Order: sequence, then C-alpha cells, then structure tokens
Amino acid sequence: MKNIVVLVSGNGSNLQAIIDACETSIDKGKVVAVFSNKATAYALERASKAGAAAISLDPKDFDTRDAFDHELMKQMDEYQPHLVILAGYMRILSGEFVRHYLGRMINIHPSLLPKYPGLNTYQRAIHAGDEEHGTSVHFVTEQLDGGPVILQAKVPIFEEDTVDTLTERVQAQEHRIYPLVAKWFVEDRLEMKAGKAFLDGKQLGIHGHAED
Ligand code: NHR
Ligand code: GAR
Repeated sequence: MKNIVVLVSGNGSNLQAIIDACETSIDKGKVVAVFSNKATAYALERASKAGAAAISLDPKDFDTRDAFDHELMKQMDEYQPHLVILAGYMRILSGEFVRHYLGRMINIHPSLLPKYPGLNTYQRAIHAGDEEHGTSVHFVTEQLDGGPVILQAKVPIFEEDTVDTLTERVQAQEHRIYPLVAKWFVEDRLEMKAGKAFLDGKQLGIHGHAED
C-alpha cells in the first residue's frame, strides 16, 4: 500500500472523491491522514468517517509561516507519505516544505493554467468574458500555481453563469480528474523531472495530458 496524505482547508469534496476512488479504482493507494489549517473544516469529518487520521494545526499557535510549515511537515512525515495531495488547501507553502515534497506533491487549481494563478479565478474568468474555464492538476513547485500541469478539464461559460453555477460545473470535473491523476501517481506512471511532468515516460505539454 502507498500512503496518501491530504491537506485541506474546507469542504473536502475533492478529498471525498479521492477517498472513494481508493475504495474502487486506486487499488494501491490509501488516504492515511488528512491535515487542515482550519479546525472547523468539514473535510476533517470526511477523513474520520473514512478511518483516516484527521488532524488540525492552528497557524495562530506559531510565530512564523516557516515554523507552522515545519511542524506540519514533521507530523505528516510520521505517516510516510508516498503522495501529498493539496485539496482546497488555502495557505501558501514555504520553500522548505515544497522542496521536501518536491515531485510527490500535487494540487488542483480552478483555472486553465497558466491562465489565472492565485485566487478568485471564477470571478476573473466571468469578468473577462471568457467562453471557457476549467481546472488543472499540477505538481507543486515554489512558484505559486506554476508547477508543471498534469491534466486539465475544460467547461463552457454560459451568459447566465454566476460564480456559484460555474463553480459547480468546474468541481464536477475536478472530482473526475483528481482521482485519475492520483491513480497514475500511485501506479508509478507519473513523475516530475527537471521541472517537467512525465506520464509513462512521455513529457507532457503545457496543458498536461490531452484528454477530452
Ligand atoms: N504553495 C506553493 N509554494 N506553491 C503552490 O503552487 C501552491 C502552494 C500552496 C497552495 C494552492 C493554490 C491554488 O490552487 C496552493 C498552491 C492559496 C493561495 C493564497 O494566496 C494561493 C494559491 C493557492 C492557495 N493564500 C493566502 C495566503 O496568504 C490566504 C488566502 C485565504 O486564506 O483565503 O496563504 O489556488
Ligand atoms: C476546489 O475547487 C479547488 O480547485 C479549489 O478549492 C476547492 C476546494 O473544494 N482550490 C483552490 O482554490 C486552491 N487555492 P473542496 O474542499 O470541496 O475539495
């Protein structure tokens, strides 16, 4: 079994999709621990229900970002993670933390990267009058939302869309693609080398694996 550790801050619908996939399609992976920077995150309840450790650390108990990340790393390593998954984790990670998990930490970001790194992507896409939006799974590097993309999913934006309707459409796609990427990683089909993503030894392009 390969241990998966997930970092969350909120609802945890992506966490749930991955937990469910570990019961069905990700034969070699298991979510062993879930860490949150918010004690009230619903994701922690999902973790407990699934029999994973559910742990919250409060940033207020630490003087600096580095100190918080260092403690988080120490506690995570007790679970010997093969893969670290950011699933709606809303805190920027320090350089030390990112370097420690480099090549085995992935994130899902709600935009078609490299478009719209950072926050409020739905508002920005609607406001810009874009005809499509989407989500990207990428390896985490020190550059915020700048690591190599593994897989994207696109959705249309309709005239009557609001942030809520668009979020719902994008998240439905996230729940499909994130477990798939986790499965690839656990099966040792996916790796990051020299800042690029490779699937089955083939280098992926800037939009990741081409899939409809
Ligand atoms: N850390 C590094 N080093 N690199 C990445 O690519 C990261 C990361 C940490 C989180 C997720 C990311 C996203 O998918 C992620 C990718 C939070 C912020 C942010 O500005 C930005 C991007 C992401 C997550 N957070 C504020 C902060 O000061 C807090 C915002 C809040 O609490 O609402 O940490 O979008
Ligand atoms: C997801 O849609 C993810 O793309 C986004 O937060 C949501 C979390 O939902 N991530 C970010 O915005 C990272 N900054 P979930 O908690 O239900 O999985």
